[in-house]
Amino acid sequence: MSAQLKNEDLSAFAKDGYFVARGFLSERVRAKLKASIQGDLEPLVGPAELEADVGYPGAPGHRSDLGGSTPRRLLHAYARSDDLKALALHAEVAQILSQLMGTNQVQLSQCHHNCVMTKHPGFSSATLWHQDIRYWSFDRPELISVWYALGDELDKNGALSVIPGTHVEDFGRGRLDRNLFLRPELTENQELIKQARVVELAAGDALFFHCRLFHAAGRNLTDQVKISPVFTYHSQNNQPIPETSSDRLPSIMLSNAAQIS
Ligand SMILES: O=C(O)CCC(=O)C(=O)O
Repeated sequence: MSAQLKNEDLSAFAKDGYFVARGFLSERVRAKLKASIQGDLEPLVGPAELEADVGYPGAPGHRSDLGGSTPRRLLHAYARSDDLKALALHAEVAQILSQLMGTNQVQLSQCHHNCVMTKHPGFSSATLWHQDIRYWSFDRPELISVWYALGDELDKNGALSVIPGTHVEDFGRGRLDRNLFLRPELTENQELIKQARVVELAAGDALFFHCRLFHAAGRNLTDQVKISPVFTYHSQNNQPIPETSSDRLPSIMLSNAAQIS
């Protein structure tokens, strides 16, 4: 695909807070990434977060429970393999992010996402409605994540759902619970959630989404693991607040973008 975004993609992102680059990864790159990630899943190569650690709906309650060793996220994706590093620094992603952010000084955060999300049959959990920025600390809430589908992502295997336009709305603290998820018992939240869309992705698609966009995902009800590398970016003039969790590791400039091979 051309890395020159169409005006309609730019407008879609500004209005909805996300857009999908269809067929972004070639079949060869996708298959290579999938094989190397599967090698990190069996046996499990850390650092990793387990379903039992997140405590989300549907997750095993404890590591010692049945399914308690099911991985949820392979952490430090950038440092895991040359293929994932090349994906994180992908030249076309850098070009698209430059257009979306209005600057060519784009940096990869090593502190947020920078992981491979996995959803395993049997023991995967659902993620409730949230904005990623809720636990992140930057000068401005203006980060963009890129989520890659290495296989098809559908409602039945836990595809992301989004509520378009929420990246530009203000939500009072009372709309959120103690963990900063939308409180589903509130009528105004129920009305908001009615506007949700499932973002179905085909293998090789890339979803670009704003850190203030409300999103959620269900469990994987199929018999195939779902594998989705995710990276988060910010502009050079939007830096992490010193000594917060967003500042644990330095960000990486995309000007050194590697061609994926
Ligand atoms: O795959 C999912 O359950 C969603 C994950 C997610 O939205 C997140 O970790 O921020």
